[in-house]
Amino acid sequence: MRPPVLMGIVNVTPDSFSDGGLFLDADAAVEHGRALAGEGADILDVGGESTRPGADPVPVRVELDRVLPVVSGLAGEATISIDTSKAQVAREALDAGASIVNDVSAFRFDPEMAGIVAESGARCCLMHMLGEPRTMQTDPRYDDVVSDVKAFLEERLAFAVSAGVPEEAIWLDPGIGFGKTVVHNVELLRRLDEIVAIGRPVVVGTSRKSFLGKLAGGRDEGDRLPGTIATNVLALERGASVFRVHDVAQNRDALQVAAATFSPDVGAGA
Ligand code: PMM
Repeated sequence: MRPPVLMGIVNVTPDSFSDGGLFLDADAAVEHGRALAGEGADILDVGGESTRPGADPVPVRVELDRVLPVVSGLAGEATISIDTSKAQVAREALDAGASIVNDVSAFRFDPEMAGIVAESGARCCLMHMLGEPRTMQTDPRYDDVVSDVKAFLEERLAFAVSAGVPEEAIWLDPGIGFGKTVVHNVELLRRLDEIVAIGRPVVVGTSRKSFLGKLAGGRDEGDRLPGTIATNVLALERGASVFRVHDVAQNRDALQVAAATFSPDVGAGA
């Protein structure tokens, strides 16, 4: 098993569900990114548009003004992914030093996005979401959530490859919390091996999400770290590769320990 890859979240938004407004100032966001890199983040995921349920889209200029100074400020110090569904934001962030495009729409919202990623040679993460953030939590339904998400990701993978993105550059993400009930999220985690079986690295983002609060009997965002760690360790065991988290140090420790118990190679250097 490869060592788990930690993606630290740098949200430059006023309204993300758990850290909205904390790092809207570019200098504060860069400092935060540096701190997460110091805690062991392998990738810093910079985002300027909240995707929380019900969120309205942000104009492209506003998103660019939020993310570009942060990407430039961190470029050269860390591997940076840009969390965007807009091709222009992706293009300018890649020019400013990002090397991964994390698109929660899986190339559905902007017709130019696949071409930008193909041309640039960047890696990308394609995530499942039911519909769009504004409406995704309105009574989400599936025939079988795991089979439906798997079919979606296979179709998006084929689309990206047909647009010229090399298969080796593509990661997949079941989109925990994006148009899913608590039962859907739990089912996806329990049967994550079926998503892993597609054959591409799987990214998982459970960090501080509301289903963890509900399952633990009612916990606010700041008290969902134990639930985050529990789900990440289970996801690792089922084959996930990349873990998108707010609390890098604690998740890193938990995942390193868990990885060492799954694979003698990982613990051998300790
Ligand atoms: N979750 C959020 C934003 N971007 N990207 C990926 N690939 N996977 C996720 O689960 C994901 C994401 C929402 O969380 P945030 O508001 O804390 O950033």
